[in-house]
Amino acid sequence: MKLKIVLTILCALTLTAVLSVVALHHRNHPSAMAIAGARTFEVHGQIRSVDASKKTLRITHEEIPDYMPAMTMPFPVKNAALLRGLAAGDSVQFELVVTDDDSWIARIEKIHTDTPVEPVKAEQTTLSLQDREAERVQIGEIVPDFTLTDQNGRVIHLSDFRGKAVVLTFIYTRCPLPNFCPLMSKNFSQLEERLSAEFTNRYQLLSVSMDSDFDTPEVLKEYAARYNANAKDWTFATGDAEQIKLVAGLIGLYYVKENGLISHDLRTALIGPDGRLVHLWKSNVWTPYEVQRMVRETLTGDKYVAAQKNP
Ligand SMILES: [Cu+2]
Repeated sequence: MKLKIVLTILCALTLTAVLSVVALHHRNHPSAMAIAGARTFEVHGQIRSVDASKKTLRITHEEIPDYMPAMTMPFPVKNAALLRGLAAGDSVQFELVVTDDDSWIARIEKIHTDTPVEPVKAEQTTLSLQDREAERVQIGEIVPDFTLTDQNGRVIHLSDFRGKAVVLTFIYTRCPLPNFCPLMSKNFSQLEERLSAEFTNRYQLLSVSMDSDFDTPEVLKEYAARYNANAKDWTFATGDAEQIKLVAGLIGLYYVKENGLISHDLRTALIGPDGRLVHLWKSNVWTPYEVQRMVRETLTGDKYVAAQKNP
């Protein structure tokens, strides 16, 4: 019995030692840990807003060496209890965990400091959420036509896809947060697989870049290959700043350039074959299955109940 206890304590001590070495290693060599799948960063910032329903904190943070310049970003927490007692204006120190397909705040504490983190001067201004919501296309309304350039350098219009269900989302190829743009593209890749089996030639996926400075057709073409996109039913599109602004405005996207990267939220729209807005997802909380189900409803009129029997 005694031996068992001693062994347990020994085990626990060894584990603690190993974990602290790993933690130190993470902190000193964040990029070296990419192979293991998780990197952690100690970040200093100031809270701009707390969104309890989305379990998200909007934080203006200082530069994260080897990862991200200083900017204002929404960061998710997995544990809602972490949000308790936090409010806009608080100076905080937090631990950001980044894996290949996720990122989140694992620990956060308020700190007292005389030098609050100043927001980076945004290169453009954007409307408030309320105004964006009021000015975007509403559900059931026709989405006005727009012009962009695809990954092959061809001019495209939304109206080219009339008669098909169009799923439109926004990305930019340099996005560093795995649960933002990379997740959208990963989801679209799965969605393409699902839809191509069920609705060949009756749907179109459209990923619009919000980074007109960097995402040229060539860059988008390389990015599309990374996600095994089939050019036939998945278009990547870019345009000049005005063209992008127009499309973003139609869907109510928030995006602001900061230090060369883009602070943004997520918007994914389903547009029916008649050109009307059917549904709008405003976060990353949607699954390819859910969108497939809505595309099916849109194209066939079959309701979810029918779909559930035969997913
Ligand atoms: Cu992004």
